[in-house]
Amino acid sequence: MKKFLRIAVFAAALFAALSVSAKERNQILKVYNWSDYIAEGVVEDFEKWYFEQTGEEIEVIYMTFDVNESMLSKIENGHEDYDVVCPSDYIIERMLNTGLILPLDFSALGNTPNYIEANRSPYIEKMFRAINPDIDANLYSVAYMWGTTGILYNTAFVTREEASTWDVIRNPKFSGKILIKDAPRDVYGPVLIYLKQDELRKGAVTLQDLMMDSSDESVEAVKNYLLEVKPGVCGWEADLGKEQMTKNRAYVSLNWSGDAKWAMGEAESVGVSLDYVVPEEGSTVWFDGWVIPKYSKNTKAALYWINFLCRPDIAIRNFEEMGYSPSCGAPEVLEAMIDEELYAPVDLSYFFGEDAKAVCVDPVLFPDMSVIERCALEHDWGRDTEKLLSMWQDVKGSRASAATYIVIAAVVIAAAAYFAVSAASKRSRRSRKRR
Ligand code: N2P
Repeated sequence: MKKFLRIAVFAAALFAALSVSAKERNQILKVYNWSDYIAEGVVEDFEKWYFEQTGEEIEVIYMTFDVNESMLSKIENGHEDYDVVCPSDYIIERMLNTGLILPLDFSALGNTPNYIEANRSPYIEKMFRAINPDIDANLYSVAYMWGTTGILYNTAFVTREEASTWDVIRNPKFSGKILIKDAPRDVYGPVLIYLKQDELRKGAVTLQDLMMDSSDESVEAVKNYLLEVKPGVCGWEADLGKEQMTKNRAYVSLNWSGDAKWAMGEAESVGVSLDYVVPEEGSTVWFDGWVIPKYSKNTKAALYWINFLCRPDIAIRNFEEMGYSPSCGAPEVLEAMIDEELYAPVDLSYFFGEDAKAVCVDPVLFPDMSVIERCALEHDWGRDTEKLLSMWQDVKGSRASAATYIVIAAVVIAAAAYFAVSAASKRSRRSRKRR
């Protein structure tokens, strides 16, 4: 029986492999997205919709990543043939500058409605223009989710005032309970803003200047600050931090608004109270957008994919499940977020137009204009990126070696103690024998 089962499993695997390879490449769409970044069933629904729209079969091969830089390196160095990927703003900038992405050709949509252009928010349009002054990024990329970087905190242990400064990550009160996002740019920006707050206040530098600042002096200053923070850090996390927070294992997390929103919802259901704040000193605002890399082998289905995700009902499904703020500026999206019992009015005119001057929407998802005004867009550092990545490795790596030293020291002490005890007991056995 067991043998029969093995043969059946083998035959099924072989059949699956053959049927994939039998497919033409234009019947396959390779999507490379962040993990935990799409609602259940959306991929399958896209496959059905694509067939309805084009009469062509499509099979999505869906792959995920956790770190922008590792995704980029697969394309930049590995020339992988992903059809559509979802980098953050400063990576889109780099891909634009290095000619790694193709312009979007909306005529490929034929008679299918163009949800991308119909629902573009004025804010997204403006911020994407700011990605590169010479090339309009709106012609090459379409925002998917966006948000701020801030502090997610446990209200039982941390006050809102304590969480309202970036220095909370160095506060000895929370030592051992601090999580830092494993995203070098998203940590560098806020720390530099914190360190330069006096200059910012005096107007000697602007937030935008700091987003471009890759000077040795600033990288060194951020590194030294992070080395001071490190002893209190219980994890440098890509995706697991939100669970650590809902389980009360950590109290402070430097995180993205979307992870924060998801964690706050989860925490509530298990009786833990979390909140999120964008520190007073200022912060970064980020955008993840879809692009079609130049090594794509199915640009048509890639464009349909992007278009499908901009359909308002799909955007709503995604944000309701994941907690990330949709970039789709459709009125239906705003409508779906309004809750007059739960939220005080915020000014979202920057995103949804003048009618949204006072709407009751969760400010974690869509911050008031006053918060947006103290947030800046990160920029690509070009060649200096290496400097940032090696600083990051130095900061995180020395933590590992410190831990390693402690383990080695413990082993040496234990071995020495063992030999000392066994030598002593041998001696006493010998002296007993002599007696
Ligand atoms: C979700 C990843 C979000 C990316 N797991 C934020 N830039």
